[in-house]
Parts: sequence; structure tokens; C-alpha cells
Amino acid sequence: MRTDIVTIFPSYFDTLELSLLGKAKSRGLLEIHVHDLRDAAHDRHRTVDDTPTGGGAGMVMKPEPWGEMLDGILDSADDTDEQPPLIIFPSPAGEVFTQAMARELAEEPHLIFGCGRYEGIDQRVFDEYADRGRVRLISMGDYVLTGGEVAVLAMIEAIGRLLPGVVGNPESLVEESHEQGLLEYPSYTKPAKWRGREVPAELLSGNHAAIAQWRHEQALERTKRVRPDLLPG
Ligand code: JBK
Repeated sequence: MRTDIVTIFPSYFDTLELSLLGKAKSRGLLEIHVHDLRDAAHDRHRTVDDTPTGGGAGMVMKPEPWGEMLDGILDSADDTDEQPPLIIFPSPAGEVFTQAMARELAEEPHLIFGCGRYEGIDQRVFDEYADRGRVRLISMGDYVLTGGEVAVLAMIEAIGRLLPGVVGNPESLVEESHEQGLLEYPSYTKPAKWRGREVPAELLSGNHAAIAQWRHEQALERTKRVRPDLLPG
């Protein structure tokens, strides 16, 4: 998969060199191009924002740097596929990101992420690229961030680990579909007793059916207590 990230804070994405995704990158499974939006702002101060037309607080990102940057990415990429690349803008006004969406996006050959700052991006940027190709506004949740960077990091992590070969043991991916729709059961390791707290006896029984049943019950109980909205009916 190829990804392009447009941001005014490229160093947010330095962490993509770490851990599982860093390894995926060095192995060529995931290509990441980070672009500084200010490189497409040509005044002396490399201005990317301006006051909202019609008035109001805060600043809005100007359309011209976005247009130049996105055109450049679209022109440079050899997108030989039937579909144009998907452009994603993290936004509290978007559809809520889910694991199902991560699986869907992991099938895309080329994703472009546009990180907004301030009070958002001039609406004509979304309209322009929606007319010319494919655009999605995606929200990480109902809270206020100062920009899209952290949301893009979370999306790339969720999508990247689903790419073929990224997670060494594919059973780690299968496991989550076993308990699909439920929260995870609690996990333990050695020692069997720590500060007087014992690992549940069921897990030490060696009885695989009993262990699977205990884990399912725990997942169900947790989900009922913490996230009843995940349960059907
Ligand atoms: C939020 O993706 N988001 O959820 C997001 C992106 C940019 C700003 C925000 O406040 N919530």
C-alpha cells in the first residue's frame, strides 16, 4: 500500500519508523510519503490559513496550498488502478472510524491523508477532489483535537497492521474475529501468583474448551458492563 500524508507538522509522523509499522515500511509492505503543506505556500511567511469568510473565531486553511499539494501527489503517483486514490480527511464531521472501516481501507492500493488544523479546511477543497475522484471525511470520535495528525496516526496503525505480512503471526488477527463484536477477555502471564493476586484457575486447567468458555463469558460480561451498545438487541 502507498500512503501520502499532507500536514503542517511532518515530524508527528516520525513515530511511523517505530515498531511493527516501521518494520513494515523497511520491508516495503507499506510506503509512506509525508508532505509539508507549507511547501505549497509561496508567500514570505508560507501562510496556510486565513480568517473565516462570514466572520467567526479562529482560522480556516486556505484552498490554494491544498490544491497544489494534492494535484502534485495525484500527478506523481503511478495509480494504474481502475479507481483513483482515496483522499481521507480526518474530521469530527466525518463518519466514525471502525474496525470494519479499517478492513475496507486496507484493501486500497493508495490512500492520501489530509491533516486539517485550526477550524478546518475551506470546503471547496473537499468539493473539488470529490468531483474529481474519491474523498471521505472520517472521525476518530466525538471529542475535540487540535488537528488531524493524531487521528491519521491511529488510522494508519489500524490499517497498516491488517496489510498482508505486517503482523508476523496472522493468528493474532484471527483471534479478534473469534470474539467479533465483543470486548477482549482479560489476559494473564506468569507468575501464577503476583502480590497475592492469582491467575484464574480456569486458565491453569489445561482444558482448552473450559478456557475458551471462560474467556467468552468474561468478554460477554465486560461488554455488557462497559459497552452494552455493542451487543445486539
Ligand atoms: C477531530 O478525526 N477526528 O475525530 C478529528 C479530526 C480533527 C479534529 C478533531 O477535533 N475530532
